[in-house]
Amino acid sequence: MITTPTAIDSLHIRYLEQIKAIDSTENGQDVRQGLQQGAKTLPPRYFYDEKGSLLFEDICNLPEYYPTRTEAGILQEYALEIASITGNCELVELGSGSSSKTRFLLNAYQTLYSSLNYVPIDVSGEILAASAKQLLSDYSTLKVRGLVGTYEQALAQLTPSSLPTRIILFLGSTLGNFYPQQSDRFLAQIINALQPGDYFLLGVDLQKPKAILEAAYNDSQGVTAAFNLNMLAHLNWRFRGNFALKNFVHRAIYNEKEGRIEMYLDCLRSHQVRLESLDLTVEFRQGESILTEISRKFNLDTLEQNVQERGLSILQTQTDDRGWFGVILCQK
Ligand code: AVJ
Repeated sequence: MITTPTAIDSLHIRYLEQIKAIDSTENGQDVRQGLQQGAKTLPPRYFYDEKGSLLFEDICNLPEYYPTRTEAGILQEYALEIASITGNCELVELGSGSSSKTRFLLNAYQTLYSSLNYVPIDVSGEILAASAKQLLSDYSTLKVRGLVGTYEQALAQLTPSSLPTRIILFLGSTLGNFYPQQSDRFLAQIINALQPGDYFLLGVDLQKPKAILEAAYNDSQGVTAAFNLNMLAHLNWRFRGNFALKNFVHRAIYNEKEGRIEMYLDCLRSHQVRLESLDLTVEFRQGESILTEISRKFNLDTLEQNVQERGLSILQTQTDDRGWFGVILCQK
């Protein structure tokens, strides 16, 4: 059920591989499960159909949404240092999207080394194809092997590195989408995919005052609201559903106790929704909400400790001047 990239020319199509589905998420069991609970939830990965990935790009350019800009600044400043510490290696990126921040790293590796091997992984085949094509025309020595699938699928099916060393990139604070237990399991999977000596570069959003966080997820142009609601449109085409987007409104709050943004779709009137391919009918009551995303905000010390307890050594941690975002370079 993963979208197959369509509009890419034959020269580039060999750079994209569809990953085999290896879990139950592909037939929508995760959607069924989330909507059949008392407190309804939907998995954040359903934000990212083609339209959702483009809306996320728009979010990254919003004045209120500081994470992308802040992380990009850190990467720009330290890319050469990171590349010289790791030596030449294959770059594997989880959730590569448009790969725009990754360009700072690609530039650095291209400057220092003769070969440039990049393995972007994303659930959106369209975005992956478009960005792979653009990268290939911009970087003369680049080899791209794009993988379309979920992180779990990709990590479980990663083939041996094309170079003696590999660095796995997990940027943009996507780790924040996972609950603590899930993120522990996910970090273990990443570490398992690394050989001793391989590297891991992790970018995370840090705790900061509530007002700054809530503004970042309730932008004045309503782009985040459109992004949140687009998940329902995505479910409509993917599972032949009939969600009426006008029945829901976007809401994002910072839960200080849990240290996380919670993003909801609040239901405005009682109604039924049908998802034909799942043979599923869901009752919605006025005033109930669907939790579509958590975005955890981390404490650097706690996270560093967690990573070290899993057997990684931390080589360096960089933050911006305001201490809003952190980028941690680790080695197995
Ligand atoms: C891509 C998961 C890091 O949590 O900030 C942006 C997604 N959601 N605005 C985040 C998102 C609403 C983003 N991550």
